[in-house]
Amino acid sequence: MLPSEPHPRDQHVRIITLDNPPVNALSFAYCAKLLGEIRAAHADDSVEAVVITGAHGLFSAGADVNDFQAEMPANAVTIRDVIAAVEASVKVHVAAMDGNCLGGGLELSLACDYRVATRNARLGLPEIRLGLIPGAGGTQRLPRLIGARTALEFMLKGSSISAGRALELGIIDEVVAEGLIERARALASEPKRRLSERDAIIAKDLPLQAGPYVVAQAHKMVPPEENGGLAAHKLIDAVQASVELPFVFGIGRETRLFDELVRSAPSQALRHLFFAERELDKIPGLALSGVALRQAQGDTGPRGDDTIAKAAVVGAGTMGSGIAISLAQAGIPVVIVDNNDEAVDKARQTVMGMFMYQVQKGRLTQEEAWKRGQSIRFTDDWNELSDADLIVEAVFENLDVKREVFRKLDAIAKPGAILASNTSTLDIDALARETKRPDRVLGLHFFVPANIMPLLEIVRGRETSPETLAVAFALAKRLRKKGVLSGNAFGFIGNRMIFDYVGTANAIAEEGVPPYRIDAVMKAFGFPMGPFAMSDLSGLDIGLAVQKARGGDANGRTHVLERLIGMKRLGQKTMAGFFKYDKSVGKGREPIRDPQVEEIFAEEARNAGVTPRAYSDEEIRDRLLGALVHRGQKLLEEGIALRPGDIDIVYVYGYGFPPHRGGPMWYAEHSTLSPFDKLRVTREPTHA
Ligand code: 3H9
Repeated sequence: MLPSEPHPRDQHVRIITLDNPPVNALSFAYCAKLLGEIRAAHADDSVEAVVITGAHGLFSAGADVNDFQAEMPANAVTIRDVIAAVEASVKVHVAAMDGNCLGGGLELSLACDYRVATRNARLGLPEIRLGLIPGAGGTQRLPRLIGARTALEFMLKGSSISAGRALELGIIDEVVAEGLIERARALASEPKRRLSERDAIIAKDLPLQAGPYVVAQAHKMVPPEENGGLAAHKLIDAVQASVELPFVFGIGRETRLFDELVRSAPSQALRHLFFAERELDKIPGLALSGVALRQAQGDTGPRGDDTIAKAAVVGAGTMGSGIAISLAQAGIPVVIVDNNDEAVDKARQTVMGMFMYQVQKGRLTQEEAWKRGQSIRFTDDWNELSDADLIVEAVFENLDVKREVFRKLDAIAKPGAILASNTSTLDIDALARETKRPDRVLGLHFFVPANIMPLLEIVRGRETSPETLAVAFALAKRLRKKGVLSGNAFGFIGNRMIFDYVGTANAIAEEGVPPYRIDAVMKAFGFPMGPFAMSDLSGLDIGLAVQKARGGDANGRTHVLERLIGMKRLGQKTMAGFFKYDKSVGKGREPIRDPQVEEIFAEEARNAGVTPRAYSDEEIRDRLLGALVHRGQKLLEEGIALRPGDIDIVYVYGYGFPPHRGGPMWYAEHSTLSPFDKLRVTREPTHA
């Protein structure tokens, strides 16, 4: 039973506040300071208990990830030292948590005797997302607190949970609406209780003997070590140790596994992505970027840019409705304008279906779903766009059609409104020229499905103003998307690179390598699908239109595509493209090898005088990755992409590049299998 009244002893509680802005990261330098404060509290006889809390609206984001980028100095003080001091002390320690309490921060709280949190607290052990495992006792203490099975699930997911959920799981002792420190002081008068002294459990309903089964099942459920699952397998090993070994030996195992992972290639790649993601909105010349932009948005209330109070979308197609859902999910009311009744009906169904699905999944209540659904309105009256702060055009991918739309929008939209195009290839400046507000025109390239895909290319036209860009970056955050700046050039970053990649795949197929083998190689590398299955998914007709606009594929040819389209093989939508599809196989989405297509490739190759040649799997992989990397390099040289890391984010979040390989640019530089020079040698001729 926890006390409700402050105890007289709480007069002697020392409050230690983690204070290392912006996120109270527990860097080596900060841990040295913190250890000093903790030791001082322990040495002071007048202090009977310690409350650890955090400044800046959060407890701590955990270890400082920057510290992992270099060899650890011999005299470095780490969270482990701080935790060892807390653990060794006879005084009671209470963690008083608000905001984020992540990684090493949560581990520090687990070393405390009691944990109390505000309703705003978010708790997580996200190390797996950095290719790591909790390395400051988390893998040993959490299983002792909530059972190995639940602890493993929590750490394998790596996502943070609310204070309420943490209370349900038993990670914290109390949630308070207010008076966090007062409650922590009260808990400080409770008896000492160390998790390290508890016996391990698998789960309340399972005996310890079930351990090997739980462990074996867990190993089966995660990806193979060499394909993105390295940290997951090590995490399972560490949790197994928590059940099988005495606490100190378990800690020893955890430390060894953590130290091994810090040096591993997948973790380095994932840490690169972590930092690349945080660089995205740091744009040279942009008055408000990075931290300044975030601060300007305010630490409280809904994050993001409040200047967009109302949005509009032109076009009720798949893209338009996805964009509208995405905006509505972020709490922005949207009006969709479309004159086609059939499209509107379909969009209405998509929107409602989407929100009902969220209810089924338990992510929204009926009431919330209804409210969100209501925040998307449909109209055929363009005048209803006149009070929108942002209008996103998502009509047919044709420059003349879009020009016309922009002319119309410029006349209707209020003076300050931003006009954005969702084009995936076309010239933003050509659209801006149709308006009297070119500074307020830009591209917002969403990916299909727009309400799910986490990438947003933000395309800067010649005259797009820094303020407009700042609003776009803030919007990306609000939509929980990775906003990546791109210059205005055909296909922007992602599609420009994918054209070369797909073109190269076609060229290899003409040299006699069956499409199914090319796809298998790229899947083995870690892509969710190969280039031909991807083309089938997006539609061969769309692919041909884009290639024609560009003067052919990487080899300047479109013959195979034209022949397949002539045979009404448009891809998955017609159950045939580069592959066959069968409703009874993988719900019609599973590509099936088709020798007829291989024969077409062979015929076209003969006509073009291409000599067949044998390829190893490595050559196939390197030529395809080489196509991506060399186009990426060019985009950097041309200033279309700002940084290699931006390209990596585009590929990981927009095109399924395996995150543990860091994105194409990182991979090219860091892989021992495919050093950049080798990729350079196998470069494809492309049509710039
Ligand atoms: C760990 O704890 C290992 C231990 O188990 C064992 C050790 C032995 N380190 O994301 P934001 C910076 S591993 C260094 O834009 P938000 C970030 O780079 C760690 N820097 O803000 C940015 O800097 P800048 C496990 C960090 O409000 C600034 O803070 N923990 C760290 O959107 C603002 O960040 C994690 O994996 C860090 N740990 O989101 C948590 N965290 O302004 C990682 C942030 O110069 N962090 N920074 O670009 C996060 O998930 C988010 O940053 C957080 C805030 C949710 C905290």
